[in-house]
Amino acid sequence: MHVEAAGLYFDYSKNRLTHATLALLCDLARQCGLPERRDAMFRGDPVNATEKRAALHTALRAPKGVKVVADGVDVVPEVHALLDRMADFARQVRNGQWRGYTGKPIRNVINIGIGGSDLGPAMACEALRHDSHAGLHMRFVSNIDPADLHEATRGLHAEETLFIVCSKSFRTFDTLTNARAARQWCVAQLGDERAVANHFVAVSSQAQAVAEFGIDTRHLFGLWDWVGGRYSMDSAIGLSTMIAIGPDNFHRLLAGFRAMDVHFQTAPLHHNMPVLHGLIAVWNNNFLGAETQAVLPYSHALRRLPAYLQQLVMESNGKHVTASGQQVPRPTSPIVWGEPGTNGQHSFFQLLHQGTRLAPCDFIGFCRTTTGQAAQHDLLMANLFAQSEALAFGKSGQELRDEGVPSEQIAQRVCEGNRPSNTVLADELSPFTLGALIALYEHSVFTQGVLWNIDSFDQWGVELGKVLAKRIAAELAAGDGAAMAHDSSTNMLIRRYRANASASGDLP
Ligand code: G6Q
Repeated sequence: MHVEAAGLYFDYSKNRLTHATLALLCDLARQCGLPERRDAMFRGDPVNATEKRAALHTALRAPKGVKVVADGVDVVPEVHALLDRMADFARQVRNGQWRGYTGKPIRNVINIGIGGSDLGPAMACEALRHDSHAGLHMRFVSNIDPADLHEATRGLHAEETLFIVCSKSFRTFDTLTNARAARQWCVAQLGDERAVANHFVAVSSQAQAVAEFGIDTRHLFGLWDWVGGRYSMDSAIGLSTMIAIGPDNFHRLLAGFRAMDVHFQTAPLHHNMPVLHGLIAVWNNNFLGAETQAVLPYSHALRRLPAYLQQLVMESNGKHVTASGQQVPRPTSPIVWGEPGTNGQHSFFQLLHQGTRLAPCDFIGFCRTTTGQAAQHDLLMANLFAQSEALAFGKSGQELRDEGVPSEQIAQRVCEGNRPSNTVLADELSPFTLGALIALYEHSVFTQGVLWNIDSFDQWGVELGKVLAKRIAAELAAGDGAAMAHDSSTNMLIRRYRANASASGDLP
């Protein structure tokens, strides 16, 4: 029970299933129309039904010459033209040709964006730090909490700092508030509004809003409607990644995505890595009753991967109705969580081994380290293999007795085993491998969404909170006099906040 593709080796043998189970799950996938739905996605059909648009992230990594038509236009030449512009800009920043307002080269790059405009590049820049420009410091600001930008800019000189304002819609409150505050910080240091031209670029689909903000649209990198936020780390949203790792490595990242795309499109279902991964997730979730999915990268560089996958999986498949509005009659997306190994072992692994809940795990590891310290890397990987073995096979009371464990401790020390896990093993964490790994999860999420018949590409559930926050922000700004018509709990919380808050002053 293993399969290899795009440089990844996927071992799914430590699950509670047999070949017969898998054959039945593949039948289920066929009955749900997975091959047809997959082909429709790659073809550019409007698979995002509720927003009536395509989900063509796979076109972002299609090589030149491949044709992908959306709304009657082959989008691949446009994708490559944009990649070339990004590469040109990234090279200028990397080699010091791009100068700040006072003529100094850039040493700090701060990406301002949130959700899909933050999590992918933030994760990728950490993951590929080994392949990154040593003289450039990459930082990411997402939270509307002013502490985020404050910390990111502390000790930096504006004359050496470039801001990339990443927002597809260019009306995300969190991002625009931070971008305005960053502009204020920059202009205050450099003493001239004109400095914005050298220190701000944008990634967005909204040229007019970018211009209104004051960013020269010659420094705008575009996005298409058919790129969803959480599927955008390989679009211009990855500009910070490209600046960090360089255009050649960015193309290797795209090649990794592409290799997994081709595998997903062409391999038979029972040898298809994303399909198997997705079917096992459905098996654990709907048939065995697991509610969560732990992601455990045995790689310090992948420490942001669980956060990235939380959005990818849960924003895509955390849905209670089908695309046509019917109640889904069974649980949908698992709750994704995780930490890198070995840290997690000294924290929550107790529950994985002996708790009363079923918590399937994905272990991710690499045969080679990028640090050159192979012996210490062996220790890391020994832990990964040991954990999946211990979860699967446990330790019985008899074994403990045979080892001479005192009888009063036997019950406490028994590990039942039979706790499911997958292991993804690759040779090393390279741009190519990272691309393949992310595409594996993207297509697994798609597979699961097809089985539940939901729209994995919309996110209506996040709207209500945004609307309420706007109303409450206005009430906070209006001060004590504002009428409040919330529930009694919310009214009391707001009153208590107002009574104890610091004087607010003006927003940037
Ligand atoms: C992702 C979501 C969401 C989005 C952010 C940022 O799929 O749509 O996380 O990426 O809300 O949106 P903007 O890029 O438009 O600022």
